[in-house]
Amino acid sequence: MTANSESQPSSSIPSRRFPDRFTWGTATAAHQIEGGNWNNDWWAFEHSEGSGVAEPSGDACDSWNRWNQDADIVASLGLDNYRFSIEWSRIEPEEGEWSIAALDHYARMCDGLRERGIDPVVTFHHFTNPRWLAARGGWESADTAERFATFCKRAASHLGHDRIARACTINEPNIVAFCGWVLGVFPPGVSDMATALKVGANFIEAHRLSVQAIRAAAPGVPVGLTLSMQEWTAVGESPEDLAAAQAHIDGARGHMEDVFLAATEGDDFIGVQTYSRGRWGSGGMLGAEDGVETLIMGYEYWPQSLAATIRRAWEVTGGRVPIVVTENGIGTDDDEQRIRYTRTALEGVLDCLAEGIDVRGYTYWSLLDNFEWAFGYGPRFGLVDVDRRTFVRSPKPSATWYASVARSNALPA
Ligand code: GCO
Repeated sequence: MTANSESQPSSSIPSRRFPDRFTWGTATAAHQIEGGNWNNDWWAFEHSEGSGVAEPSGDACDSWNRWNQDADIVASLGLDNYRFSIEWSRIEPEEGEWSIAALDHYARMCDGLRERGIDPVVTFHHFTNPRWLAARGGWESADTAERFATFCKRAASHLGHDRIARACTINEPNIVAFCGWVLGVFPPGVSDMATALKVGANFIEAHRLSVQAIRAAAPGVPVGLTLSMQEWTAVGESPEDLAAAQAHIDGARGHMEDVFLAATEGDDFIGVQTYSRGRWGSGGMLGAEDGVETLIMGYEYWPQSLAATIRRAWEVTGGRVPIVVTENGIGTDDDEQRIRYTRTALEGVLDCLAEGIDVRGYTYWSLLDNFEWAFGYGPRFGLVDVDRRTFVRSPKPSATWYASVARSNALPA
């Protein structure tokens, strides 16, 4: 345990109970739920020939207009926080041109959440960029870090420290760099490792500048980075094969995770986000293990990854920064499987707490079935079903289950 975890749990917690003040939330992102975000690079990508995106985001869940209904559901589940993102392309539709109406919209959202007893957890960048920014080189350009910090300063000062309970600077910069510049399945859809590494470095600089900007504009608000992590497993028959697999992991994990974890030094929290594991052999990445189910996302059903990633984030950062699970969940049509997944993941959180790791909260991804990026509306991560024609929201049994865990602050036997 470290100094900044003095008020936190330890091995003395009775089993299956979470510590007092453990926070329970659920998350979404603007482009995945608001609808009509035509002024960003994702919308352009969805409509470009050959992007491979399954379908356009369109009206999404119409949450721009229906955020009140979403907030009512979060309140009805008894969750204490709701993580959502503010859409840069709405707030700064052209460089230096600020939409007071959009900023007021998000201020009203924060107020509406607060009135319902829900803490607003605000993400400043969740994958999308204004079109003007992309036209100026986007994250390939070193100027983007400054431009992002300017946006953060403006948005954080408009919302103010009394509205924002927790601020997440950049969501999964590693995934944006990897999917946009290596796999080519996110905008700008290219495959060029050297540029991907440059993009990663620009994100790190942007994180650093945005922490300062948000702290200056909204003093006292905890600020951190949310990082996509996975359990990395080396597979091999012989010690040589295992060593070769581990060497692949060390190389890939260095630029996918470790450089970003290093960048959290001095932050108020690390947002750990995980969904599955990656298996590596002596020749490189492997597919699913025989007998382990593969999900619609193409990766294994592997809820154990949560404990593994929390431990690793804690270890790599030397226990200096508290951890919040800012995303964890499963895309599935089988809601019983969602409950099983979340239960196993939460058992892992309890194990980590018992080991003395400072985990402050858990956030289920996602509140709603929503636009899953290149996969379109196929994968269903939501606790709540959304009718694609009427936008009617219907909580699933997993929502009721998750609400009971949050309310009792314990995992039922
Ligand atoms: C991410 C994002 C979310 C996804 C979720 C499920 O991790 O990719 O933060 O936007 O929807 O992770 O894949």
